[in-house]
Amino acid sequence: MTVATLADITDLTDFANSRPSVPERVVERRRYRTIWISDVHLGTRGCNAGMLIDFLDHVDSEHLFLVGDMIDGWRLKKRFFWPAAHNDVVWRLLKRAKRGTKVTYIPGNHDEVFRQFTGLDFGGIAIRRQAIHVTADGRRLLVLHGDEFDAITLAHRWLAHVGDAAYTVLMGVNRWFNLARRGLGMPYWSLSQHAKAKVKNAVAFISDFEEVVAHAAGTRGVDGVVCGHIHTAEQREIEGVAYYNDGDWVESCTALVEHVDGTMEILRWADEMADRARTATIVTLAAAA
Ligand SMILES: [Mn+2]
Repeated sequence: MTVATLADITDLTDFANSRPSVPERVVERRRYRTIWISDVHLGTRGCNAGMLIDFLDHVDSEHLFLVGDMIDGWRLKKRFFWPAAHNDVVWRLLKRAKRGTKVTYIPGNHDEVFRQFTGLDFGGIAIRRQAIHVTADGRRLLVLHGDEFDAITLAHRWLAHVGDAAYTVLMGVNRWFNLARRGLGMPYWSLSQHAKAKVKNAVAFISDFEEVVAHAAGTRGVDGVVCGHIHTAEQREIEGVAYYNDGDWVESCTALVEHVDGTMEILRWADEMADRARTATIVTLAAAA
């Protein structure tokens, strides 16, 4: 793995002359009206930057929302970790803004250091605490990270850090597990996602969170809410409010997209990449036959 030096990172200030280490793929990009991604956790080993780069090279949109925890400041403070692929993600996001995509960045709790820049615009990226997005079919959606409703994060910060440590271990296991799978030619499969679904408490926490967020959005008179934070992509109606969660790029590698007619969809990129690999194999076999 190539590790970026501090010089590579500062190169982003000379953006016009900088190049990503993984060149952009020349493919026809799928067009969406809006794309939401969050919980990328750049600066950690758990971040699936390679898959996110693949995603960004295959899609395009008028609006792009970065819904928080893009960079993991908590972890970076403990240990500096910044491989070239993480730089490439930042490069692609800046490039997108430069090409005319309306990019809004809503910092989360792991990148809360950027919240002090709320209201400012950097390199064509608007930094906001939250935003209202109006869909093509006229629905008003409140966009926020979601930690605002996480009682554990707010009331017992130290407890959140203990949870964070356990989570780091699980992510480490998940990473080795998938390296082994890749070695065996098997597609990515989220062990941690599976483990979480099996744990009753985690499931109860997720549904509590979803209901609290949807309820709060309802009292604010919007038609729906888009958030991230709990690393669980979802799309469902709660108390007459549309609840959307764009998931994450640590476990599930998901994004939320709005089609040109206002239809919403969750994209599961690990599945998309596996399907593409399978199709390529079939084409190769057919060509050989
Ligand atoms: Mn978060």
